[in-house]
Amino acid sequence: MTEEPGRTTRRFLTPPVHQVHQHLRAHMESLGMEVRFDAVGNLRGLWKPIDSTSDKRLILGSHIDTVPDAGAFDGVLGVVLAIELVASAKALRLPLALEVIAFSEEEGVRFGFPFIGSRAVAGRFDTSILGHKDAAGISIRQAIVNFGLARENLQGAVADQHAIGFVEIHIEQGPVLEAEDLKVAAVSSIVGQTRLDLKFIGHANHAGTTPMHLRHDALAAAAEWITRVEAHALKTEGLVATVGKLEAHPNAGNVIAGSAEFSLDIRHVHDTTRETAVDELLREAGAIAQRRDLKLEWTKKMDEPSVPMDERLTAFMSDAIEAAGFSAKAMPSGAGHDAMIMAGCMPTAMLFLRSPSGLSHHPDEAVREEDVEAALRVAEKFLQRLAADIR
Ligand code: HGY
Ligand code: MN
Ligand code: MN
Repeated sequence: MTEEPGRTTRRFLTPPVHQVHQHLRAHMESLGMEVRFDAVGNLRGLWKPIDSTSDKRLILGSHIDTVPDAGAFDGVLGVVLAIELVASAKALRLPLALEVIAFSEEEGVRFGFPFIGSRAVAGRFDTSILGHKDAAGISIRQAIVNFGLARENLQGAVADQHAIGFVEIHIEQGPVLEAEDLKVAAVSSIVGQTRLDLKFIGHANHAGTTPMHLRHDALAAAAEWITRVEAHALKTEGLVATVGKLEAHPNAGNVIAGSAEFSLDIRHVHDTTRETAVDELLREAGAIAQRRDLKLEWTKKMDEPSVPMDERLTAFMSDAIEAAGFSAKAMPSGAGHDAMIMAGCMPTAMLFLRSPSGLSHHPDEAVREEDVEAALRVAEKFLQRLAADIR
């Protein structure tokens, strides 16, 4: 289920998302879940125990969109495991209602805005972005209509007031569990991250006739800044900074680039270190623009602080890991997750499972079957622990 034959790419509300919805919906309905779509295309399945007297519900889930040329597990594995947990809860006759959400947009690839799905559920959707267009000139508003979603109000997407928490199961996407030969871990916090889109604007000109000292080369400026980004991150303990996107215009070999558009993704567990690095790198970009007589434009697409996971739920998760027979480890997440948005509106916890060779955002992303089973067993014990606590 991909936009591109031969590789996995599934951006926000593109046609292959319909196919994923069909699969997930059939699975949900086979378990007796009530299924609906909300205003931003989150697929939501609700299971209520027949004899339940309480309105309390736990929300479980993750995202089903992907990066380009993605692996098969980032996000969607968490949704499939969440649905499996409904089957477990039924078998265990747990008195807790479960809502499973397949978030529609976490990566932010199509429009540059991540977490559209979870922001809508957390009541933090910024309607001012609805007019933003993708590379094909389609706005977010139009993409929602094109996908066949009713123009219902966003209020209908906001989490039910009886939700007692959110839990996300996700691959670690890094090397730690592999290095320590662990199957699973609880997540202690999710590092803060800032994402910018930037643009140097110079003058296109002839590559053969324009002397070097008369150029206003936007691509050369971007190249100079990108090496500064890497140098800055290398000398700042724990900082990761990435320029993953770069587009030169008019992008022809014999034309000096009149403009260059590029991204910055920067993360650190301490918000002040990240914010200081963003300010410093923007200052350096400004100095490069001035020296080369270019213009610099930039917009902030995301700015999320480091988020601690809920202590009580994370303690339950660690207890569940031990009860399942594994050594309890809690670790920070360098990757962003819908959990960092949901944590803003309800107690939130995460469970990681090992990423063999620490690889992710790559077609060779993998999981081990025994780790998936382990995660399911731990999550079942977590549900039992939580259900016992709310009885
Ligand atoms: O970029 C991230 O951290 C996540 O995979 N969306
Ligand atoms: Mn991802
Ligand atoms: Mn993910």
